[in-house]
Amino acid sequence: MPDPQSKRPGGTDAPACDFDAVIVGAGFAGLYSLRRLRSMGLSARVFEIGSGVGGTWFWNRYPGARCDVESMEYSYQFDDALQQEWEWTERYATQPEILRYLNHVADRFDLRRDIRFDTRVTAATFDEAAGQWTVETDDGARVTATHCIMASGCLSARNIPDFKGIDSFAGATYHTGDWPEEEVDFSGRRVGIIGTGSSAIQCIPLIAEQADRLFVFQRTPNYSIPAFNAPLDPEVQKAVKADYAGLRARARRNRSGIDFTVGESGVFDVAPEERDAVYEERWQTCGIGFLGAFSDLFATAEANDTAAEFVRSKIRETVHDPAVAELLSPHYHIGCKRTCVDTDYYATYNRDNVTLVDVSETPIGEITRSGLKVGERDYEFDTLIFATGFDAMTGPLTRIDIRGIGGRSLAEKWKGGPRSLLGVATAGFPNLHIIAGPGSPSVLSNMVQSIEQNVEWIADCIGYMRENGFACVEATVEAEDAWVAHVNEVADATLYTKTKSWYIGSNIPGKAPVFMPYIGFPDYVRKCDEVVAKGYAGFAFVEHSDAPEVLDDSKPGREAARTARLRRAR
Ligand code: FAD
Ligand code: N01
Repeated sequence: MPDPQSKRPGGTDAPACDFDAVIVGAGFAGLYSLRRLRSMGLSARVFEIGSGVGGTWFWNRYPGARCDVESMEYSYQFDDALQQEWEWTERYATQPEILRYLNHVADRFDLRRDIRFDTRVTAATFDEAAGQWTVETDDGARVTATHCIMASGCLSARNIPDFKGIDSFAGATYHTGDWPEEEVDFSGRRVGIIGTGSSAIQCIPLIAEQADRLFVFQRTPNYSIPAFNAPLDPEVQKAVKADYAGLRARARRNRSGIDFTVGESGVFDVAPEERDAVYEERWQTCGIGFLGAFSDLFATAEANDTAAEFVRSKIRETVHDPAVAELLSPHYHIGCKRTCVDTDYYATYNRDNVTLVDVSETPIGEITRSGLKVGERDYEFDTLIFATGFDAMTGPLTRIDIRGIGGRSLAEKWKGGPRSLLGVATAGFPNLHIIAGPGSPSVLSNMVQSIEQNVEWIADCIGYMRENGFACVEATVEAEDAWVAHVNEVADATLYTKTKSWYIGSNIPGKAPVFMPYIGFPDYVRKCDEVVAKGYAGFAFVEHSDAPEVLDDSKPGREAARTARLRRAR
């Protein structure tokens, strides 16, 4: 490194750089970005911390890890031959199966030759004079590229809370999002697990079956819907494949980008018995689609509580000990933290070897050599699992030292919460393209579908730049402000912003309480298309001969002057 592949941004007289694009990450987003850019004749280098492709599915190898969007949908649609040839074996694919799929994609499109594994991007700096990014990696190398594409994921920056004594534990420790490749055998072991989010809910039943004792430390209980996972009937798969385009089109029309129907009636438009029958039917058949039972579940607390109470009644029915059932019963608005989909989660608490420990009132005081302390009580075990989630959405970006115009750091800019235009760009950072960024539907949708839409939009924008001889593209401050206001306005009309969750950064101490994803996949796509139809309204472009001069944003009026100059360049 760098490779001897000198590129000029857009092929003109700008300074040479190593690649047209650097891509950070080799999960669903990074792999498709590479494939797409290559198909446009562009050169790209992917950097990936892991030793293989797969992203989420490379790292989250804990027992029970699987998707909760059905396999036939949780897959790429950009290549019909690919979606026709791949055979999913279960309704919800396991982590190993999804990882096999992503390896198949990497091989099928010969992607590995442009990926550097075991390499972390540590910094990315925009060189204003050259109009290009310099990307630094943890092996001390630097490469330059016209475009920097952040395919670094929404849920890839692990969160390990800063517990007192965290390094003193003498036994084995694991984080669900950094699980070892070799199988972990819990037989004969006493295990402690911190957290009861989706990851914990998937692995607890399986670990409980193996371990001698399992202590679950719960701060907030979660709503979980049974998966009723099963082998995929080949006839069903065949029928889907006969009209895959139809399935994808139906999914794109739904707010979540997932093909489940959303009830047209409001909760109180129907009699209580009919309402419960609707919930029961959804509970038995729909997984996460349970949340589509009525049109207003996210609109009012009263409507939402009918669904929440239905789930609480299921917990009471399942869990024998009423005190444990009560502890497991959530009381926040259902759906406003990520709803889980499980196999035998609540029933696991009927086992003699499982103990639920409430740490909501008295938090975990410290990790000790032999376990942990809650108040005066010591819990002893020999394996500790952190199922404590992620610094979601912004973490993967702000953990890299990204610097744009005037040397301004992205982490600094986003201190008060992320600011973007459509989630794909942020003012002051030309040619920085974000996939599934804050301000896009990402985590509130079938992420594979959202990722593909973002990759295609970004690639089209780069194509437009090349056709028109533009060296740089950047979101304007005005358009970004308007988008952030719109994202908030949409969210404020729902219950999402009234609930503490990682969507709003509440799981990370000191993180600005800002609701990050955009609600509504179809509306989002419409907005993206409108921007293009209006000649990339809200984006400013710089021609090659007009590479950005060094501007100091801290001086009053400089930002506006730069925006005006960028506009003139169009
Ligand atoms: P990732 O898969 O997270 O890949 C990002 C990659 O970037 C990682 O491999 C990471 O190592 C790399 N990276 C990050 N920073 C750097 C750096 N500085 N330098 C180099 N490399 C870097 N979504 C759904 O829609 N449906 C589901 O059912 C679903 N199930 C999930 C289950 C689990 C256990 C988890 C954790 C998430 C799940 N998600 C699901 C969300 C999932 O993250 C996305 O669906 C999707 O896999 C994200 O792909 P990605 O390529 O954007 O990011
Ligand atoms: O993480 P989480 P996750 N003391 O943040 C607790 C996707 N995913 O890895 O809720 C004690 O949900 C924390 O408590 P609280 C999905 O998008 C999907 O499980 O903050 N506890 C919580 O219980 C998901 O949402 C699947 O009060 C502490 C837990 O740790 C996302 O990934 C499967 C604590 C973290 O839960 C993240 O899920 C897995 C502390 N100091 C993941 N700090 C599918 O099924 C944190 N906690 C598709």
